[in-house]
Amino acid sequence: MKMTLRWFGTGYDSVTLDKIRQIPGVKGVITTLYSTKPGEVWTREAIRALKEEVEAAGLEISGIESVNIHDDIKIGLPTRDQYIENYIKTLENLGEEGIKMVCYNFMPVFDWTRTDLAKPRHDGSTVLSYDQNVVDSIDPQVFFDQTDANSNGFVMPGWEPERLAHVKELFDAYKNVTEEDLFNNLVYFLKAIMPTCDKYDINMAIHPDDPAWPVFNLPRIITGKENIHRMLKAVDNPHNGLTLCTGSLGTNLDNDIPDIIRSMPGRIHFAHVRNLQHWIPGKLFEEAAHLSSDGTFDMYEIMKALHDIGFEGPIRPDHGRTVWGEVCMPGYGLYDRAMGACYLNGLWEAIEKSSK
Ligand SMILES: [Mn+2]
Repeated sequence: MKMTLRWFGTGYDSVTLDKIRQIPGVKGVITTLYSTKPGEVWTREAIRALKEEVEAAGLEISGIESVNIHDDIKIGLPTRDQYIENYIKTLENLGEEGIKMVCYNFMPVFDWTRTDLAKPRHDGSTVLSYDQNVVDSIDPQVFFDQTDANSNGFVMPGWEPERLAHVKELFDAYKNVTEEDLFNNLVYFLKAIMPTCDKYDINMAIHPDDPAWPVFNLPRIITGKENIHRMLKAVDNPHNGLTLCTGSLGTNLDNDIPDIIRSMPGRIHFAHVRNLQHWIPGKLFEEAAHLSSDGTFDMYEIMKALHDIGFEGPIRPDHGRTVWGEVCMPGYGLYDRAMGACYLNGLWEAIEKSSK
């Protein structure tokens, strides 16, 4: 594995490349062109400028998170073909610049969903948390406005104000889209882009739905072992793979994460590893420190499973707690993610040495 940190780019992130460079063992960043909108072509020049900025700081771009998918592709509108063409052009430009891992998701309207972005935790930190009762009782537009208002002034990934200013229209557009439709639209998209991925050796890594069940009655299709395998089989190309996100799959405690990892060697192209504290399974949970004993997951078993399948892709700590008074995008401060990276590196070193 290759330890990385997510970085949103100069002007969008409170964390600088210089600071990331000082986390032991972190050699690369997972980044994006944050100013682009879903459906736009990423120009070669813009990608190269980003790459040069990262490399000047002594790091590399280990992958992109995310190249977002335009809603017309997910809905399956006739206009999708043009947006898929644009996506292919972006992949070509990334491939020409030597970038070979692209994370994306296929969630309608909202990306990850949390009901509180700064829930006080027992140790005095604040964390992102989820309460199903809140989701069940709130209007989606109000929910978006609240989330946006509580993000410390940062635009959070997947919560772009331009797109979500029209939440009601978006919901209307998805009104007749079933899970089966969404799945078929994903397969249509993947089949169209695979020749380009083959040409440039680009690994596509779909991010699981977070939480791993339908919210606001919107369909969800990447929620567990069975439907992930269905997706991998529907487009059975090694470049069609998964972002193994423990925090997303782990929202549903029926998901046995080490078992999921071991079931798909060669098809996990990227890993997000973090811990959750479950209070009421399926209804109430909050994010925890990465350390196993701070939450519900056995992080050693997760890292061991990745090691056992010979995982060589980029990995990153995921949402951290906000600690030590840091002012940052919720979940994306420096301190707790740096602690997470060190902890995961420590587990990996011990696993490597003890498995020889
Ligand atoms: Mn994730």
